Amino acid sequence: MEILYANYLKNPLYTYLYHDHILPETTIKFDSYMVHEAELNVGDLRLLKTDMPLFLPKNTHIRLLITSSDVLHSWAVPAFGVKVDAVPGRLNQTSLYLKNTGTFYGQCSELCGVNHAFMPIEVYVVNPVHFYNYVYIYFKNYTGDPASLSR
Ligand SMILES: [Cu+2]
Repeated sequence: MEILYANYLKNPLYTYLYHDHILPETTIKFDSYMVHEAELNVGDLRLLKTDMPLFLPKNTHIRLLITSSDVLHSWAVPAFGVKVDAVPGRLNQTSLYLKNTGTFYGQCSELCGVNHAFMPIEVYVVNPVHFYNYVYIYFKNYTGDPASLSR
């Protein structure tokens, strides 16, 4: 899985890319933006809720490749113990092995510009048995709030 950053100066976002043929002959690429304060639902976390979370399976060895397309950023999720610099022109790598399901949050932790505070990370860790179903449902058919999917 690769984490890319793009168009930061216009809209702060993370672009996530699943390389590993999660769906047959498919590479999944999507953008993840912060949900604006005015659009939050009750219970959503301000400055942390995204319109498209990253799904990851638990009990699975995961490789992250991280880069940037504009300035220095840092992909940091404290609950995972992970903080990796995103550097233009470089590909940084780290690995994850997640033991619990749930929703986890992080933020860019490099002072990257005026929108630094508005590029959160939201990760849904799900059971690997259901991971393919989640991704398939979410990216092929599902249009509602992914939080409503049971884990
Ligand atoms: Cu940043």
